[in-house]
Amino acid sequence: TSSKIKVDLDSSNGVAVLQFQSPPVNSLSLDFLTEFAINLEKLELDRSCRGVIITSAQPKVFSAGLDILEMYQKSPEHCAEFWKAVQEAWLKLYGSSKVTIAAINGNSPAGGCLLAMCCDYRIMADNPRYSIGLNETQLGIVAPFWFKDTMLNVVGHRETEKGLQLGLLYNTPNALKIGLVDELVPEDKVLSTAAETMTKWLAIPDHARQISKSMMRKPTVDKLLANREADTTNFVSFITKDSIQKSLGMYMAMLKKKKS
Ligand code: CO8
Repeated sequence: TSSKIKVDLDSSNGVAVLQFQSPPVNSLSLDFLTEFAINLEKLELDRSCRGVIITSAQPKVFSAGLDILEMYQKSPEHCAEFWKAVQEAWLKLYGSSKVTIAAINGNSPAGGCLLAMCCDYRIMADNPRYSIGLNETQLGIVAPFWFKDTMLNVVGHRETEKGLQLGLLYNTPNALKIGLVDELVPEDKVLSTAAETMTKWLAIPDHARQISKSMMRKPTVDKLLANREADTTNFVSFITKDSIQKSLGMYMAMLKKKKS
């Protein structure tokens, strides 16, 4: 099986660039998430690495979010395994002690937005056709508390409440306005801006920065760690409901139809 993640660690500055390369849309499949978590774990344990930039190797899309096919007409056992991989990827990225920067070079709905929000800083390509947000409710599904807390940490209570209920996908100016992304730059400057920003963040002593990061994030991480089984059980019983399966089926059909 070919690799869905490409990692280049620059030993001169300790910055790793982690690229999603799972065409066509970097959907977060079980294999993708597993490989992603393993790579993050390796970088976390590598003392020569101080920062990680995540970006996409695909044009126009950062990530299409969770792979819907991993949750559609699948056994409860499969859904549970998949959900554990989603949790694991989130725990590794949200809980990372490294400086993490998202170089968002395309659309970033749902799980794609989640990964971006897990980072310490977000730079998005200034293309009015791209959007980002937690659009789960539009699919008839519900983002769990740790998705919600991740958004809350970025944009605050009011925008999270509105964005989550309405399943808002923000275009780039609106994403900037509410603080969902920190900067918009021309498409061909996304990676170089991420590298420049990384230099600034790495000027802060690691230890002090890491403790500050942990102070902001540890309560949510601990809450998921303490409730992982229940969170998985909830997901499986919800996602395998007939009515939810029907919504997912309709959404997939809509995605296909949009094309022709
Ligand atoms: N999963 C599986 N397949 C997908 C997904 C996906 N998330 N997104 C796109 N695809 C497929 C399309 O069906 C299409 O397949 P095919 O070629 O066989 O027709 C192919 O990928 C290419 O897609 P597009 O033609 O749509 O590509 P575009 O470049 O035009 O658009 C977009 C890219 C904008 C990313 C678009 O594909 C899109 O909007 N995708 C859907 C995004 C989305 O809504 N994802 C939500 C996933 S749910 C989630 O992440 C969180 C769930 C939280 C769980 C809570 C449970 C209780």
